[in-house]
Amino acid sequence: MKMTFRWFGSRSDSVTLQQIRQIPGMTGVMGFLDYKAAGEVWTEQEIAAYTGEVHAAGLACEVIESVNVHEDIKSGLPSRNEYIENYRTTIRNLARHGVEVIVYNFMPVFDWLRTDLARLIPEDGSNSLYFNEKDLDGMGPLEIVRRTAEASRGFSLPGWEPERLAELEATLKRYEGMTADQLRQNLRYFLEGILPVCEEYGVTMACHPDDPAWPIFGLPRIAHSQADYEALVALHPSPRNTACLCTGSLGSNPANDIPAIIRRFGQMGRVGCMHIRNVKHLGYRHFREASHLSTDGDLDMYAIVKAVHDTCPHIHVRPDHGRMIWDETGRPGYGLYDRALGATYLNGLWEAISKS
Ligand code: DNO
Repeated sequence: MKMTFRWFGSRSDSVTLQQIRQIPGMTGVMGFLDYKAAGEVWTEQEIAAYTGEVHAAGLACEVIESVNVHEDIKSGLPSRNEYIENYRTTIRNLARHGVEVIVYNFMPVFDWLRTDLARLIPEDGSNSLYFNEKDLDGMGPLEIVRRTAEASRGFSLPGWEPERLAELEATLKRYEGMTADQLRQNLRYFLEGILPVCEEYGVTMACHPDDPAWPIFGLPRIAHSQADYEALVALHPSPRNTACLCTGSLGSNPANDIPAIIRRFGQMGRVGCMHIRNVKHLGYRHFREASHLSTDGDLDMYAIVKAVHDTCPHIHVRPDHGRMIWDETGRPGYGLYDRALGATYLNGLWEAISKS
């Protein structure tokens, strides 16, 4: 298990590379060029500038999260071919700079969604990301976007880049009436376009789950259960076609048995990387994010790390969203302290499992 940390780049992250380097056991970052719009080519020069900084800090950059997929690809428009060609170029450019895994998602329009980005946890005064489907009652997607932007404390949020959301209404219209199966066929078309390049350049594609793990606003979604991932890996036989199993996203639905899902796809060699975090279920489609500790939430972190250890021990993982603690201010979910505690805890579990 290679422990990494998500880093948004020196121009927009509140956390520095040196701080990341000082977290015990940290080997690298999951990198991101947060100024790139979906569909654009990531140039070698841009990639080299980012990875150069990371390497100079003594960290690796073997995983990129995310190269976002253009809506024309997800919605299957004829113009998708041009964007797939760009994606192929980006894969080659990333591979030339040592990137081995690319995380992406295939969620129409919205990446992850929360109804509160800083919900007070009354027991200890910290705060975390929170979701209650009831809070969406009577609220359209536009209102949610406005509220999320206002609550983001001036940070860009991954998946909520303004240019992606600028044409929101028109984009939403394109998905009207689209079934999950149609969306899956668009994913197949995308994978058929890019996986030959991945094979040639030794790059693994890892599909991030829908977050939360069910369809929202009537949009089709195809990555939120074991059955969905069975269908996803069946779309293309390449071992480069894998899952980025995010325990918190999948775990928002208590019906998902996370350790069993890891074991299933780990044994198949189809886990490309993982995000590990905990969630606390508060009711039907109602949860908040918790510290990583098993006893603070509803996921069994020991069983999760054990499943990685037994079936896919060589993958990159990262502690996912943390709470805001110790008066830290930063990008919601992506502060330093709680994620650093999460990494240390996960490494502790790993050592205990390895030695026992
Ligand atoms: C949220 C993240 C997601 C993830 C993308 C991958 O905090 O986990 O934005 O990076 O869905 O494409």
